[in-house]
Amino acid sequence: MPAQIAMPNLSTPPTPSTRIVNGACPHDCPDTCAMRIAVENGRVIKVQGAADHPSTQGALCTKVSRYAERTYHAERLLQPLKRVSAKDEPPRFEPVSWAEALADIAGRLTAIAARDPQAVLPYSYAGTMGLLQGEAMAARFFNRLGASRLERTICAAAGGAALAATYGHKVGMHLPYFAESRLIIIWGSNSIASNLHFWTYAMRAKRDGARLICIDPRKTETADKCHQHIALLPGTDGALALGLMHELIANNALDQAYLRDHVDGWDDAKDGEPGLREKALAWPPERVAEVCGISADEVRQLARDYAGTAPAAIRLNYGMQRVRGGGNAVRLIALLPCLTGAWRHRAGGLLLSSSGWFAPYKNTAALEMPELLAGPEPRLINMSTIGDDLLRPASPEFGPQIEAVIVYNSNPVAVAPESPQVVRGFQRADLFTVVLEHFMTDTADLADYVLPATTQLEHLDVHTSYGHTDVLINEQAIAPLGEARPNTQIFRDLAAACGFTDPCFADTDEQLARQAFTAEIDFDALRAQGWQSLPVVPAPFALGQFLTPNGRAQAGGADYVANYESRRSSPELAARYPLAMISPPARNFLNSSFVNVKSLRDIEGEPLIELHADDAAARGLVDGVMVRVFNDRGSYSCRARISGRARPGVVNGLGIWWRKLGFAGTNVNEVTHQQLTDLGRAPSFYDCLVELEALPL
Ligand SMILES: Nc1nc2c(c(=O)[nH]1)N[C@H]1C(S)=C(S)[C@@H](COP(=O)(O)OP(=O)(O)OC[C@H]3O[C@@H](n4cnc5c(=O)[nH]c(N)nc54)[C@H](O)[C@@H]3O)O[C@H]1N2
Ligand SMILES: Nc1nc2c(c(=O)[nH]1)N[C@H]1C(S)=C(S)[C@@H](COP(=O)(O)OP(=O)(O)OC[C@H]3O[C@@H](n4cnc5c(=O)[nH]c(N)nc54)[C@H](O)[C@@H]3O)O[C@H]1N2
Ligand SMILES: [Mo]
Repeated sequence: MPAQIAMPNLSTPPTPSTRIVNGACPHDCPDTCAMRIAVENGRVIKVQGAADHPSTQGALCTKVSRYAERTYHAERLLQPLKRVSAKDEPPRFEPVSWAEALADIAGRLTAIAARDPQAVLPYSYAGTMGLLQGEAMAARFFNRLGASRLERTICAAAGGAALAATYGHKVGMHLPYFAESRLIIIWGSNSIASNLHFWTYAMRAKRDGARLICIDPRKTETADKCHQHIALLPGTDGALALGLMHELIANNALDQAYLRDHVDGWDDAKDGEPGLREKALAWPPERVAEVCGISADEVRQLARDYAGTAPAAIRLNYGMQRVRGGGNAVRLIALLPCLTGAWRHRAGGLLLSSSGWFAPYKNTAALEMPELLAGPEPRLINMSTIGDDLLRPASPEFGPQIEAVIVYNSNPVAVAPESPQVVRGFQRADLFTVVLEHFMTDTADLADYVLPATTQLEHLDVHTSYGHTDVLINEQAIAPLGEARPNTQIFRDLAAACGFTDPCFADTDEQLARQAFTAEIDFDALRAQGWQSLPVVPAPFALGQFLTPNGRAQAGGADYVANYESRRSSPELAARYPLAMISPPARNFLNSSFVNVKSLRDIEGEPLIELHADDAAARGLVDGVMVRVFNDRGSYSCRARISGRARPGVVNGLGIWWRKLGFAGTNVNEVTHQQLTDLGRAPSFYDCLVELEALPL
């Protein structure tokens, strides 16, 4: 943001010429903040958190308080670009008109679709979480075309499937009541970095005497602020949960009435499989300690604290489910409050996601119009195996080779696992790739066409959340910059260029916004306030009433699943690659977004890997040396930081740098793999063995 622009404090009355617009943070984060956007003479001069929105409380994170810097960034894409270099050459593009780009893209897609529309693949995720700029007009377009469907698994599918199997939906505790908890277990979550507005409630509880325990292989900034940190090995959370169950049984700390009335699969064997109680009895603290790389006393004490404190709450986050057994681990942890009856209190229970609470109010079918599909149900392509799938030839099992990919709201070349394969796939000379973007990302570099998209300040949208239960509106604050167009408009234009005359392609963004929710969400009231809270039951499972078909929580089938890659499960691999690597988010980036915002990149510094002093000494590495992090899949160059944040045997490769802004054009996904989780077919980013060596100077 240019220095000459004055920054008013929006809590003081703005100047008469300042307009304040209701916005919503579009990013993939549980907080979904309400923003207040100050506009003067058609230019955004400041973005702030809405003071009246309960969870935002007037505060935005460092990243999003600089949202205007992103919008007015000197490298914003402001006109359509067409590739003029070969895919394996350094990228060169030239500007083209929208008319030319749309006609050419439509011609290519139509020709491919005439052979088999499933050869066209949409690829998108949560670059914006908005319901309109996400899967609304885009879904209509791809439904009408008959394109392959994308399984959107890259983030939360293991935990989502686990919650659905256990509670019936992606639902949990309500955010504000964490302030009343007496014990909060922050499990696989670096809340200060990735869920800041939850942290505010946890701090309130702490001030009132609550105990905070962090369970995370990395000693995060959140762990620093908790009373206790349990640094288990990655992918061993399910074993820890079983050990806690063992202790709850041994100490007679079960809420037998709750179990009897509201839980299936605890005592009862089914189809020859023992109930969960019997499985838990096989996990005494000593066994748990060995598998998890912690002490038996830590297991015993945690069980005593959990059973002995009421109300006890668990803030689980998606970090712990990015391993082979991530789904089962979430199931086991989600059953803990069913065993102790913690759900009886509104400040007890567990929160991983609140998104299921919106389901009755969302009108997804109206936005996406599945009825536009004329032919048979298209095949599913899993976004987490995009590397392999782009390289797969046609076959009876797979179907046609992928001939065209339309990417929006995602940067797969940086974020998808095993990037050497992903790059090879996108480099295919015969692949036609269109990328809708704000910036020239690693993925845009491999496109045939790059289409400039609007940012959140330049378009209308509506939002739900996965951390709270409020619906938000994001009004358009300013006109689109340059020739940028909203995703909705780009898909409208593509539909027209493809000759799709269905009236739904004429719906405006405001019409879409009015279709997005059922009548309970009054659009004009939402507009007036900027947000609207869903009616919620404070202690949703106090009387059972889970969202499963029979209203009972389901414990059947849950068990510990070991990693694909670990010293115990793959000793031969571990002999060559002895270090477990996790790659959690960096505080000042949002996945790969904001890596190109210089002020934020400067705070993060350089791509780095944290490692324990013992592991460094064993390899003769000194702090600050450049290293190669490698395995059979690839090699990632970064700087070694010897740090108390890393436990022995585990290295932390903070994510997710743009490859081209890192060293040697690599990032941490160079070494991750495409094997999927036990539930939900999600990636196992944090289930990854590597070795480190110093790079020659
Ligand atoms: N600043 C910032 N905020 C973000 C994001 C970001 O990139 N930057 N990403 C957003 C996205 S996409 C999401 S999905 C959400 C949630 O994203 P999450 O991935 O849940 O992110 P974190 O809260 O950082 O939690 C990950 C934590 O889990 C730990 N962890 C890794 N492996 C294990 C394990 O096996 N067991 C346990 N117990 N812990 C483990 C990591 O060390 C890390 O501290 O956050 C969102 N918020
Ligand atoms: N190694 C490792 N890899 C990971 C993770 C990890 O923890 N470790 N985390 C995983 C997780 S949790 C996730 S969610 C994925 C995230 O992966 P992605 O969803 O791909 O997220 P981003 O990297 O933020 O990329 C989003 C892109 O969308 C663009 N965008 C934003 N808004 C708009 C818009 O309105 N229109 C258009 N056309 N584009 C827009 C942004 O400019 C950005 O380039 O990454 C995963 N990858
Ligand atoms: Mo995510």
